Amino acid sequence: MTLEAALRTAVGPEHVLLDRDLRASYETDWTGRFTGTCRAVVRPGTTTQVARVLAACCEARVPVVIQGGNTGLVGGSVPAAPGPADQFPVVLLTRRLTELGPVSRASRQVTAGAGVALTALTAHARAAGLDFGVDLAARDTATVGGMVATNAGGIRVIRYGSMREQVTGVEAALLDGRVISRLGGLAKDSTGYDIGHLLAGSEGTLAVITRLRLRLVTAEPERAVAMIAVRGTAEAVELLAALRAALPGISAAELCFGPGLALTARHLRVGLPLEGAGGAYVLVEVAGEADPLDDLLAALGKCEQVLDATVASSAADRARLWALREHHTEAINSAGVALKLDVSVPADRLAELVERLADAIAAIEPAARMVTFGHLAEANLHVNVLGATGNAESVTGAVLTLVASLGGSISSEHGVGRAKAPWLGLSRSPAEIDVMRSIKAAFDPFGLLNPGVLLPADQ
Ligand code: FAD
Ligand code: 2HG
Ligand code: ZN
Repeated sequence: MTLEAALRTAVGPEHVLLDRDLRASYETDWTGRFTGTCRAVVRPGTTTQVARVLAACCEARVPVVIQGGNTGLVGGSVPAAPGPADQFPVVLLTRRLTELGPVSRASRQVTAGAGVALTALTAHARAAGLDFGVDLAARDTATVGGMVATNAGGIRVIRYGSMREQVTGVEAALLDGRVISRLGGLAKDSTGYDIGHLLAGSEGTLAVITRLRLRLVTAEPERAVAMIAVRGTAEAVELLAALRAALPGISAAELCFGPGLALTARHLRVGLPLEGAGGAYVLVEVAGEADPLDDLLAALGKCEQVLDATVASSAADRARLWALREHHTEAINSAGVALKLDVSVPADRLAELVERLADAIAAIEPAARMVTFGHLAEANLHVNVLGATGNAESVTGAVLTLVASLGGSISSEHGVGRAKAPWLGLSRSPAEIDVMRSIKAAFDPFGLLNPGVLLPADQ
């Protein structure tokens, strides 16, 4: 039997897309920077079907690229640039795995299919009087499986941690067709290696996550939001330290700069609050069961770093301030194909990173345009460079080497993907990479799952 025939038997003929036009949207990533060719797109609807697809690809020794919402920003969810036709991978799409189990109020957990979109999970949790702790701007499309696979962070890490911290159990299909299922969600379990947490951040290189048992949090419906102008990044870091001490309910602290805000405001066709008032801007949100606005105002009144501030007085105002932060990515994409680098450094090195970045990039691409912003609480900076894709390798190397020299990570929350795989050695020691390779070989002895992602072929 051909592989195509085996795939049709596994999932039904209507869920095997072979036609070039039907495959196209699954072959290019969200940014438009990464594109390749696949042999087929396969859309399994159950764990059993996922396992059958994997077993068929394993037997045929055909690579598999796993794709959720395809909102990833490091090229991990699409095939690599075309190689020999017999090496074109199958794209395994998880979007039909949308089952959502009942919310358990006793354990404050829920079981979700890997293809459930973040918005659907959050709505489900809220309908039961709870909430989900992770949130990010791609919420309508990003899937919980993809978010665990990249260990996504987002805007609430300051309060609830990243995706890995939300995982209490996992079901996953292995390359040879076996299924691991550990969805009991026990509050305590010390029986050895935690495979769920190992799959968090594995970027589709070890197994296909099919279902997840996820932690839920207390709903905090009352919110207060402010945007604050400060002199520069160092003052933003100091401001956050002061606000954290005064406001235990702080639920987001985001960092923006003038160029990114101006680009986003133009893209959204809205005006800019605090225009030109500072060298950096901090968007702070405080959440609680009671209205936290007075606490936020009192805390801001005591912070000497505040040059100017605008405090939202209605839900619409809060949404307007958030839109200026959350639409940065979209605004950048509308200006061109950006080189996207997502890094973090120790908090007390963030100002130095921001200060040295422009020179590091200009030394290679003097005409490049840099747009930076990020998650202040984790000293996580999103470095977007427009007009540099012709020199992508050198610019990436320069930025990531600078980050490593400051004790930072080359991937804070987006993963390593194809974009940064050659630079993994800047953040992981040779011994760590050896161990990672051994783990990969235990799950994927033929190197068929997302080849070229996370671990470069030649490292
Ligand atoms: P995909 O893009 O489809 O895949 C991402 C990776 O996970 C790939 O390597 C893929 O092979 C693997 N994968 C997907 N599903 C599975 C599975 N079931 N089993 C095994 N491997 C799998 N990220 C953040 O961390 N924080 C943010 O604030 C944030 N904001 C964003 C805003 C915008 C506008 C956009 C476009 C993206 C943003 N992202 C952010 C990046 C992206 O949304 C996340 O990386 C997200 O986790 C990807 O989910 P996905 O379902 O789209 O995965
Ligand atoms: C965000 O924080 C995302 O909005 C996207 O992580 C970052 O576009 C980016 O560089
Ligand atoms: Zn981010």
